Amino acid sequence: MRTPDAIPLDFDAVIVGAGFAGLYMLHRARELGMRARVFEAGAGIGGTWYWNRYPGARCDIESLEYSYQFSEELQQEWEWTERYASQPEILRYIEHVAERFDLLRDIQLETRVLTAHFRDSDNSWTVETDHETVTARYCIMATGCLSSSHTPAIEGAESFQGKTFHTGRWPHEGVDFSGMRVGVIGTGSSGVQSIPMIAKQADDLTVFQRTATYSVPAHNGPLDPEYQREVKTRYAALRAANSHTHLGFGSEYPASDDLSADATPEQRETRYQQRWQRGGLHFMGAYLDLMLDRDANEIAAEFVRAKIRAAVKDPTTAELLSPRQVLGCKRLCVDTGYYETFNRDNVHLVDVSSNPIERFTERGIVVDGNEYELDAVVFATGFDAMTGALNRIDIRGIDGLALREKWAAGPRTYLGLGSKGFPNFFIITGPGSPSVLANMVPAIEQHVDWIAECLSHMQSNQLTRIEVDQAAEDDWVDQVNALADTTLYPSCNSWYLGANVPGKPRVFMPYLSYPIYVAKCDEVAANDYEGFELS
Ligand code: FAD
Ligand code: N01
Repeated sequence: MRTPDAIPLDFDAVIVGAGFAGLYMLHRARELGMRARVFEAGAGIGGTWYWNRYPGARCDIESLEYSYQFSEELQQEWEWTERYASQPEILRYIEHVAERFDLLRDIQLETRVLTAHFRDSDNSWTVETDHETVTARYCIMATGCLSSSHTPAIEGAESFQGKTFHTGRWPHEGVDFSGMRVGVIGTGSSGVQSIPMIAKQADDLTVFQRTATYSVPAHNGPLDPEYQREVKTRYAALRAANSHTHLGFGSEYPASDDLSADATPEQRETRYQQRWQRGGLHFMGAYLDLMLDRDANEIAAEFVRAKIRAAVKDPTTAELLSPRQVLGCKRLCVDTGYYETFNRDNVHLVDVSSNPIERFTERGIVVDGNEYELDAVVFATGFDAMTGALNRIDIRGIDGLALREKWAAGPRTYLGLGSKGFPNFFIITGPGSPSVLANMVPAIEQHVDWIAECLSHMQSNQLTRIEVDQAAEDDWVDQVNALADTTLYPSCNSWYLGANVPGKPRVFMPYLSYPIYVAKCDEVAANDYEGFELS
């Protein structure tokens, strides 16, 4: 009889997800000579950029920086057309990468991973999909931080006779809202991007707002070919400079080290105006202490509120659109004509902060006893972020330990890369890594490169098992929390804290500071994978 040890494994690595992370992981695994298979639930590759096809969807980190850097030829040859690339262009780019590096033959689409169980006897994973069961030495989760869409449970939703959509699961054929009365629930980044577009098409648009949002103009437009050419003469240097910035992007227009408190009101006003004119997330780089000092933050917040008052004609609407929470505590939005959209006669704002949406009826939505009749409702209600996609899979480690049980009070990882009790298991941009508080493409590449180097080290040393150390994990979780507690991030109900999903534990999930994190990962690797047990 064959012992489990003698059973050949189907793959060296199973990779779950075919977005930016899964594709690059596959490429690196192939370079190591590994047999790898990617399972992707969608019918196409691209992850975020496959699913989020809502009108107005685009990146908020500039295209030249929100892209892969692992191949110099790729980054030289690919031409971006806009400062912030649209969803179709980013998807075309990802498809080009897959073709260029011949990735598709190892990607299995329309295949959802349901369970992943570790087998102690031979240090392998048994991965069950909705089609088959396979075994592999390593199980690598490239399941995405923002891939598990969240639709709030609202009474009567099933009785609504109109159409419903979620921004994160947009129909491929697009949606024509012409002639319709449309409701949008949610004013985060997806709402901010889609609302101006839907307003132009729909007969009538009602926006149901629970929390007003801060948004900075994108000033998007065609990318100057001369600028693109010039950047490409020093692309590697730009990427290197970005890797030393707090968020992994923006070295062209660096964040300031100045403190708001040291500046005069006139100096602050000038600086905020300059950053507002420049547009985009650079606004948060105006002063070093914006996320550290409430007074500093409030001055910047008031600057944005003044912009809202200037943009929106009706003072009552302007007041309702003016956020009160800490600026940047929820992800800052980047828009094209968002606030101005509320000047349109066909757009109405309904405040659901103190009077939540009561219920759906057959005809529409009821708030505070008033029924809003609608032909279509768009849920721009976001995601069960960072842990959602992982917790939807039945992941079991040593002795059947379930990851979702281990994480019941919040995710626990070492470096966001692995979790104690789950050997040979890696997460790309997992909770506890900078992930969503960094430019995600370089953050993904950094994680994939680290994992690939680690796998290479294991190959060269004939090792078959790597597992997180308990003490290292405990210490890391403490560090992630302690760092967050020195900032204003935990002060509001953001998805960074899981606060958007009822019942989810309130734990700050990303690690703040990309360069410190990268240095720590490098140090861990240089010290023989300190904090991991290899055997
Ligand atoms: P994803 O692209 O989310 O891919 C994960 C894939 O895993 C998905 O295709 C999913 O179907 C698949 N999957 C999950 N579970 C399973 C399973 N059980 N079985 C099989 N397959 C599974 N970040 C930035 O840094 N800058 C931006 O400008 C930016 N813009 C964004 C705009 C939008 C609309 C959204 C939603 C996010 C944005 N992000 C941005 C974050 C974005 O998610 C990342 O930048 C990046 O695309 C994530 O890539 P990924 O491969 O890690 O995950
Ligand atoms: O989701 P969100 P998102 N009743 O969670 C509201 C990235 N991204 O899809 O704030 C009424 O931010 C909710 O209200 P509140 C980016 O990282 C980037 O917009 O919880 N309202 C909120 O207004 C982003 O941060 C881009 O009070 C309800 C909204 O729904 C992340 O993805 C574009 C509600 C959800 O906002 C998520 O963005 C898109 C209810 N019951 C996404 N439930 C770029 O621009 C929820 N809401 C690059």
